[in-house]
Amino acid sequence: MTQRKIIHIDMDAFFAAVEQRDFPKYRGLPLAVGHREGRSVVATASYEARKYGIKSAMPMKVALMRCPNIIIANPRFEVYKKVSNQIRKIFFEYTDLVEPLSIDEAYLDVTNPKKGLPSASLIAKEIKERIKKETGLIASAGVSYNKFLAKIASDMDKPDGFYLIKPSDAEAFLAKLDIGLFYGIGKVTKEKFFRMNIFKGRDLKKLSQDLLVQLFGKIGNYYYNVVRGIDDRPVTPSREIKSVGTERTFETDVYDINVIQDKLSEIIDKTWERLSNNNKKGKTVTMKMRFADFSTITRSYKKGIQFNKRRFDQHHSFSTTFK
Ligand code: TTP
Ligand code: MG
Repeated sequence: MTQRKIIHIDMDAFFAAVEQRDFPKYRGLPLAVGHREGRSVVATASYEARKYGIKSAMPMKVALMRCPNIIIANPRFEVYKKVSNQIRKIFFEYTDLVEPLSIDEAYLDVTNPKKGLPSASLIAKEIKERIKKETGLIASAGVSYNKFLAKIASDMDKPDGFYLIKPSDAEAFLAKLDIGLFYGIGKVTKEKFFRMNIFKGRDLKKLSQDLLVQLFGKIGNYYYNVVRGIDDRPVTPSREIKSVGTERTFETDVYDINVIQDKLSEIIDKTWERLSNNNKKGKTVTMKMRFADFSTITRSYKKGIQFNKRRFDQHHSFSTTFK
């Protein structure tokens, strides 16, 4: 197989950057996107706000304690969606192999680009320029020969980043990489590695494939490979919707079980509507409940056949996973 050329593009402080673009008085200032009231969480924070330790998913109350003067901008999803479409259009000018990961990031396979630039690095830089010119916003780009390395690379030099990991540099780069930065390693797995005195890629590399599978199951194979710079996952243009869900956060605590039942009904109807709009049915329903202290529990129910609306209602569930 010929060596692939993969670019990962990720917008910088996306929602916050859009707000600072559209409201010049916000530029250069700490800003969080979200709502001031109740128990809203921070969607994202400007780089100026990040200096105060403010980040995505933090309760807005905590953000306000850390930076009382922070500007709070209410989210404008239609505008973010529009920018997202604009940048995707740019990507498709260079390749049809575009895999969006979220509203502000995508993988591009530019092994055989539609436009005749000779190098992936030049394409990545040109895309950054185009995004800046056409949307007024800044993106970071990572370039490498697989998805895993390209994604890590785009984070290395943020904001306004450009980072290339050449095949010949990959092993040395991975040896020094913190274990928590390996894609797919969350907090729990990281702590498990820490307890085994595994802190960097070079430590991970010492573990045999058998041991990794024994410890982590199938994903152990993935860890074994990526630390050696091997990740053959293709860039897949459109991904099928795997789950549909609805959430509702209450501004004040709700104690009355009848009120909760009513709200749950609304959430179920909304989820069913989304399912129908997507022409989907599901076999697993999951209910998520978050308490006042932000602790969260989930309960799942799985059926051999697809749910109909009546059964769906009975299970009082509002998220469905497809199999
Ligand atoms: P990210 O790309 O994770 O973050 P970012 O673009 O704000 O900042 P960075 O420069 O570090 O890439 O997410 C993209 C957008 O998705 C972000 O602007 C807001 C939204 N988002 C949420 O609403 N909640 C979240 O918990 C996260 C992580 C993101
Ligand atoms: Mg981003």
